[in-house]
Amino acid sequence: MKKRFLTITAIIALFSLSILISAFNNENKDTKTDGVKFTQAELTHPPFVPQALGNRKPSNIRVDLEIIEKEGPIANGVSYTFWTFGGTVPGSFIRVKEGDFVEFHLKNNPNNKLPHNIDLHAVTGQGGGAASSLTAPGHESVFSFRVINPGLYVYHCATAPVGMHIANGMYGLILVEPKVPMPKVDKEYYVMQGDFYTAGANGDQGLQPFDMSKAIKEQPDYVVFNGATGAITGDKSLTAKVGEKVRIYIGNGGPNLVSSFHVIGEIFDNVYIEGGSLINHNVQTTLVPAGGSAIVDFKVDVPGTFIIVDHSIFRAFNKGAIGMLKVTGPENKDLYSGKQDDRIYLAEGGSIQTMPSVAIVQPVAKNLQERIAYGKIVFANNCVACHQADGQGLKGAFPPLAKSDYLNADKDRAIKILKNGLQGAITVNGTRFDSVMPKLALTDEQIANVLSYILNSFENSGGEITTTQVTNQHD
Ligand code: HEC
Ligand SMILES: [Cu+2]
Repeated sequence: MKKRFLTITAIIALFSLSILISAFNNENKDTKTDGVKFTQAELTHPPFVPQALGNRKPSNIRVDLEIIEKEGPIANGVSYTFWTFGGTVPGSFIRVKEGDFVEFHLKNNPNNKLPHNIDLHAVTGQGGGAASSLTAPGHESVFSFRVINPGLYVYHCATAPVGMHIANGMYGLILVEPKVPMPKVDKEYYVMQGDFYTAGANGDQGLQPFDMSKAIKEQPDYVVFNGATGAITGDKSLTAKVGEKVRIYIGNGGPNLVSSFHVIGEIFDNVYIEGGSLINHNVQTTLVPAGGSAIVDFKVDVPGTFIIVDHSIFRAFNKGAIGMLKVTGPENKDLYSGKQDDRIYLAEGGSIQTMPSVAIVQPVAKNLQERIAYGKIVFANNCVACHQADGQGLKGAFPPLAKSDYLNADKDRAIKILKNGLQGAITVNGTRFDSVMPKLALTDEQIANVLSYILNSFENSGGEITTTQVTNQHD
């Protein structure tokens, strides 16, 4: 009898002690029920997603996610200090099953400077978990939830100032697979759009700090897929083979813009609208809200490079919202028998056409020959859309640069045109033009290069324009 009393006292003492400890320890670490087994969730970095879960029963799942603040490239020669879930923008992809009980461990890396938390839109509960997950650098928070609604959900940081944490890249996707699995596909990818606000303009080199006033005005310098211009282009493109079914899990972290998600040259066979259970068919462009998602499925029938864009199209060609899906395999002339030529959307050298922008960084030319070679690229990226690749211009709209008497007569005037743009009536080779050439965002070096290129091409008079000449040319 006495022995049992002692045991009970000891248990009560231990219990109060543990309450005391947990009261001191606001990290809230012990939601785990003893003896219950938790399976570690597979997490993946974009553009990849974890394996499909098939028919598995609802289970206890443990997720470990670490917040890492780190500098990385946002464009050619431009870097940014990203705040990330799992080291990437967007954060690690989480995949669970409807009915799962999730124990979520959020770690804040000891080298980070700020506290962060997480709000998962898949969570039914206050703040989507934000209220239980505010975590200081070097600490960890644990909370748990049951996922009862299937769908594709955004997660993000919700620490004040919330907009700034999201703008710095703190978002990702969690997929709650429905009880009855979605139809199988051959390739699954993870693509998330985000808008970024930098102190400098698009293309300004070096480390660019966040610009709060641009963010408030909703005027982004970059709109990108997967955290950077070119994150899914070139040799980082998404891939598939002719005949395969492709599924893209699309998210939009915002913080501000909604996305008109479109794949040039494809039609979505199925769209899980807003990432929910309603399926639409035969869709060209689907709207992805800020803080929202969509799932698109399509079979690829012909080879080619399929360009992924936000069809608010200046974002694509001028702010970075371009990705690529490269499909290889046999042609199907019955479906499509036209040309396959990337250059319709892409500038020479495989880079993205960025007119008008300075996103392509070039070394300083060492001699006239190099200057002409660099100038050719500037021309391909910034001038051909109007003046045409052969420099002939377009009748009634854009004057010719080929054998242009106007150009060859006054080179200082040409420099001014490239620095300031041009409007008003002019006469070139006897034809009158009265239109507008926009002021392009070119550096003095690029202007020197492109002018030297056109002077030495298209039967013009030759010569060299130096960077110093451009710099010293004022109105
Ligand atoms: C959006 C279309 C557009 C783009 C892009 C453009 N231009 Fe022009 N450019 C024009 C128009 C229109 C004029 C005539 C303006 C006028 O009527 O006042 C013009 C005039 C000129 C002229 C003087 C007229 C001539 O034919 O000699 C030069 C030189 C020139 N552009 C060079 C360039 C170069 C180099 C680039 C690329 C770095 C470029 N332009 C990009 C539309 C464009
Ligand atoms: Cu944060």
